[in-house]
Amino acid sequence: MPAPTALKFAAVLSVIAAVFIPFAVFAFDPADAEPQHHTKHYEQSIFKMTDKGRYSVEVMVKDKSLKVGVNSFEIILHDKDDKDVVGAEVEVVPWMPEMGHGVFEKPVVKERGGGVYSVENVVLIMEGRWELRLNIRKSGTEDNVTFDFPDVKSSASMHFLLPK
Ligand SMILES: [Cu+2]
Repeated sequence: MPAPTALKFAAVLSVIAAVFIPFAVFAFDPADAEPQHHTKHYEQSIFKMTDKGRYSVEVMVKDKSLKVGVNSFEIILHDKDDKDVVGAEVEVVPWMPEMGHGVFEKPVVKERGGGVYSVENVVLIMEGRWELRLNIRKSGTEDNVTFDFPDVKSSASMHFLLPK
């Protein structure tokens, strides 16, 4: 026979369970449990989620790398239901985090439709580690993502072009 205190304890536990488990079940929003529908669409892309999880971003760049000089590539945007993101304003800022500088030329972003945005005139001026910092604005919201290119190479550095 269990001791009476153990019985009381068990009874209290059942009451607690009876009271709280239904709430726990109702508080459980099935939407939270759904797997994120962000999928990578292009095998050759570099895939990342934006900081707030609003978009998946795929960068389609030759050899998955950038080079010193003029680069162009495409960005593909999907929302969290895996739908193409059209009508977004995309800003691309190349940045050298260890040296604290960007570039002189402004990258030119053009929307191509179907969630595709082309980025041209990305002019990297020296070898080393570069970031592409993306800012995506749509319908009054904004989200960011940074792509890391740890080893941008060239035959000739153009660092001499930087202001003294
Ligand atoms: Cu630099």
